[in-house]
Amino acid sequence: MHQPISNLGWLGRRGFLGLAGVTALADSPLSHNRVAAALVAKDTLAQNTGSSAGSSRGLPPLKITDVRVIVTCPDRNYVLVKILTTESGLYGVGDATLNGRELAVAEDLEKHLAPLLIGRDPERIEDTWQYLYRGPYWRGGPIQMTALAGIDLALWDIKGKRAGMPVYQLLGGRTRMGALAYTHASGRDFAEVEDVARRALERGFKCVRAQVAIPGLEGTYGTPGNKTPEAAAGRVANMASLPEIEAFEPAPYLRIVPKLFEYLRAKLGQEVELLHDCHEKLDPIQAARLAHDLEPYHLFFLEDCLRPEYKESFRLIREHSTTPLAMGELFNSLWDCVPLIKEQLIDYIRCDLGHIGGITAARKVATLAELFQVRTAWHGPGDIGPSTHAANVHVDISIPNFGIQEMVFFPDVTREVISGGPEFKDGYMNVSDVPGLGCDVNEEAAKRYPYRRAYLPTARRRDGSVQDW
Ligand code: KDG
Ligand code: MG
Repeated sequence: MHQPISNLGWLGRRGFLGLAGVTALADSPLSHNRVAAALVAKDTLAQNTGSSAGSSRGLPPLKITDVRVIVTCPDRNYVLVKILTTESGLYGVGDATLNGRELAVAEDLEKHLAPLLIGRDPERIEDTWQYLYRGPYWRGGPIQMTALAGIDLALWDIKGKRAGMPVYQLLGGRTRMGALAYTHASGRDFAEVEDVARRALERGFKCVRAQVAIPGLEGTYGTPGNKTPEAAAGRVANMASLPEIEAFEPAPYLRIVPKLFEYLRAKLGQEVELLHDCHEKLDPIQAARLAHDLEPYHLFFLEDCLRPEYKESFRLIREHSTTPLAMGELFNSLWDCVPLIKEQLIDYIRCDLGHIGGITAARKVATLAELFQVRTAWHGPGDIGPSTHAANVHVDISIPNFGIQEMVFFPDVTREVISGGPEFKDGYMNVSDVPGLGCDVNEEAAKRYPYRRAYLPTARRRDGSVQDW
């Protein structure tokens, strides 16, 4: 019978969700898995009779033998996908982390997607993407697209390893020597934001995203509240096991943000690039006013002003302001990006590779954006794993229309479980030339950090009504 993966007792005993392999799963008493495996074998047979079988430099045909889904919490929760192949020692590692909904993705991967992968040729990335996206009829949504991204990254990792090349070479090779990066400076008041920003500049950053608390309101997205900036930097392990409630009011927010940037320009000068994240919480006319009021401070961009449903409302902001606009971290469909890009309503598209379907999806978004003079600014928070950060940078350094890259420094405990990933130097991110994406997972270490339920905060207005966080 179906065993719910969210059974925390089972999770607690195992410490992580490691499939012994879908080979084992197919042998299990779960009859639906046996049926799925048989169907897949049939589908795979059809695919592998094509001329592509074994066409990689005369190497023998490759097949997927096992898909392991690893849920672990080294500082915060991550869902990792490890795909093994018939070639001894050849496997790929992907990241399928969706903050606050990790177990839903893990369940989708284990129960629905893994059985479909066994026996397939891992080199057929585009075909697998189409098969998993369009094949099941039900398509899209953050859970499915995150699961698909995890698989996609693992397949690109395998392809790079088999080719003996870093993934950026497979994407066309370098267009730049590094990816311009930005970090976060947040504070309870202007002086604290300035202090954090100065430390970032000393560390080599040329671009800083600034967020400040709204006086009189409990918690504001991206600010420390009562915590130190470090504690608030997004460590899920510190977050509540039920959502914290934050307060938001647009009027004081719209008053304080321009003042913050007036202050920062006065203190830090013109050279530093400044950014700000509205986190999808404004109405169109409020966003238009904020973008207009921020014009004197020449932001690099104003991020995610509106809820993802309201793409056409970006026209209103454009009519009122020349502040550059970025949008997209909540998108989970390629088609979400189309109207904003083709009408040139934004300047930066900032999808999350881990939530939109991985590198295969990002390449298409980037190419569409290139044709309309829109640049990329892929989402890069701490709640996606190092493999997605690596994928970001492999794409960044191989496309012509890269804009900027959000990044975080992972703590040692995360690196103990997931090694590799991009490195920061003098304001830029880079990846090494190791074949594949350059990340690996230590499955034994992962077991030492079992999943811990954690939610993002939710926000309410003073009158108690729900507000976008
Ligand atoms: O899980 C939510 C975070 O990824 C998001 O709040 C981070 O807005 C974010 C950003 O710009 O990094
Ligand atoms: Mg954001």
